[in-house]
Amino acid sequence: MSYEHIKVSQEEHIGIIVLNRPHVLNALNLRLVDELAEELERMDMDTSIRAIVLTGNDKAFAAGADIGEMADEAAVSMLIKDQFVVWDRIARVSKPIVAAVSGFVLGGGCELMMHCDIVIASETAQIGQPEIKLGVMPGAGGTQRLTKAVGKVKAMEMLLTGEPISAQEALRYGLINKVVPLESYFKEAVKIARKLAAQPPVAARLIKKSVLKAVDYPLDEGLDYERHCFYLLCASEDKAEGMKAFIEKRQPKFIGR
Ligand code: DAK
Repeated sequence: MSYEHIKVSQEEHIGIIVLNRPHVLNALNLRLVDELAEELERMDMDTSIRAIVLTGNDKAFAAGADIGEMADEAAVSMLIKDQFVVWDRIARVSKPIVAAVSGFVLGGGCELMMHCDIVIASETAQIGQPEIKLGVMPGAGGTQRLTKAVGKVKAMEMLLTGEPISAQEALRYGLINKVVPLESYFKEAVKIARKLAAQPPVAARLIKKSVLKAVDYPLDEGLDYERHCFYLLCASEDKAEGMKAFIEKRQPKFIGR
């Protein structure tokens, strides 16, 4: 598959996607977001891939939606294009996604980061939702996902001032998992992705889905969902292998069924 604005590769069981519009700090134009959704869906279906790393470059993960492209959009033209659907496709990816972020992580870039499951940041990352400074507000879930991640008062501060926070502050608020020196954020993300890729893939998928339910569902419904997933895993070959390997004191060989 050849893309214009993303670069794609695979290292063993890890799919790697690099956002690639460096001249505009990886601003997310419609084409890029379309390509990203298409490739994430492809990787989701590819059984040789068990975890995904999403990254940009040292200077920018992404500085937001492409302002040049948005400037002339009217409400009805945006509604007709229904640009939200493509973000929903990204949110539905069932394999674990590790974000490796550095530099500007702003607006749609921050929203994209929040679609990922584990986030490794370089110590240079600046993370925020500056849309208010443009007279708009987040359009890809920023008010919802940020509030659920950092709580109401911090979300209000970030969304209403539009000022970014540092990687260290984002870590304190539980918005990201780890801050590392600039030279190692990508390597660290791949290291974690390798760990995820070694897990039984069906269990990993169902755990991801269940955690996302915890964010969105009332507790009773989330518990019900978790129980059904648990029963389902008990029918998997990897469950039999995982438990047999434990009893036989050896490493399990998971096959993804
Ligand atoms: N869009 C387009 N171009 C951008 C850009 C952006 N978001 N951010 C940077 N660039 C371009 C600059 O125009 C400049 O291009 P040239 O002038 O060289 O041609 C180049 O990248 C380098 O940027 P600067 O010269 O400005 O670099 P600085 O280091 O001085 O400043 C900066 C870096 C990140 C502080 C600054 O570029 C900046 O403030 N950028 C804008 C950040 C921002 O406001 N982001 C939020 C955008 S709104 C939706 C889904 C999502 C969204 C909306 C709807 N739907 C599903 C409907 C999301 C909205 C947003 O994200």
